[in-house]
Amino acid sequence: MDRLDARYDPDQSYGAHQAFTGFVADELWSTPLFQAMTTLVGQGVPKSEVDTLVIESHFGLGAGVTMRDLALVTLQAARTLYPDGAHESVFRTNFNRHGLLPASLSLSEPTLSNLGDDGVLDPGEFADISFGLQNNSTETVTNVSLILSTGVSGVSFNNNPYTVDSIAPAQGLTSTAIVMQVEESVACDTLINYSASLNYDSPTDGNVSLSVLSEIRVGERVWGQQLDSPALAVPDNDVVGVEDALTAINQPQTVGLDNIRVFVDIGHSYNGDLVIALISPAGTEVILANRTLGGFNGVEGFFPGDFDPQESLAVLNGEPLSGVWRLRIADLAV
Ligand SMILES: [Ca+2]
Ligand SMILES: [Ca+2]
Repeated sequence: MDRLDARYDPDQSYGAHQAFTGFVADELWSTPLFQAMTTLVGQGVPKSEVDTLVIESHFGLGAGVTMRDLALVTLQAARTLYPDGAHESVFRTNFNRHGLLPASLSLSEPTLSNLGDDGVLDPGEFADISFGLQNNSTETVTNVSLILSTGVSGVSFNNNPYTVDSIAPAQGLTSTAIVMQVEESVACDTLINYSASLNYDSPTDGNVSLSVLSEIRVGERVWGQQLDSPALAVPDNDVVGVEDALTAINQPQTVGLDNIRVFVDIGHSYNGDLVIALISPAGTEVILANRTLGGFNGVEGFFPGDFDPQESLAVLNGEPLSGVWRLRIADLAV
């Protein structure tokens, strides 16, 4: 009953006597109850009041009850039975230590808008991004700030941090004027991972920080496919090499400037011997590497992106997407 370091996870179910790292499920509940009782008795509150409070809070509980539900009804019972006592605040402190109570302020998943006619986030666009903030508590929360961050270069946020002086009890608001700027240099198909960190002060919880992770992909993938049987062996010092093909069926689009990429994953003893070529359905051959990969330890990544193609894929601009795409790889030296 002194497992002060046991923490509650609302996504976890806790069976009787179930073991978790450093504690068993029962201790996550018995510790805050016992510690609250010790504190209150130490302040001169009769132990019978604590017993009454705990027993009263169990009336009316239905099936599928969570420890968080129990913590909330315990506080409600404390407020009802002993409105002038320290019971509620002592229990609240002890429940909070274990993360048993929900955060006073909750943050919704973001909503993106102003994405142009296609409704898709594209390179060069500035999208409006908004979050819902909801005060779930009975106290005013203050000094609210929301900071967005991402490790993706070419992506930034303005009006960041977004700040609000206070949010009244049971009130919600939608953040305004936060913009996600995606530079033209950000390639289509890039996955933008970003985090929203919320910080606020609450009379009951103190200074609280929490964060939400989100992601959005740039552009819309029209067609992409992987070879059915990769891992072909590349013969040493053989100009013919190996070739494999993918067929795009019934794709009405044409290839657009800068919207085509080739992913390769080649394990080879000497990368500097490799010649890699992409051949389009129309028969246009683009040399991606021409014994130019000697400086790389491994050849796993995109042309362009991770590797600069020897010849620009822009020559395919306007060609049909449908048809047979071939990739040829040869090793030209012993
Ligand atoms: Ca768009
Ligand atoms: Ca070789």
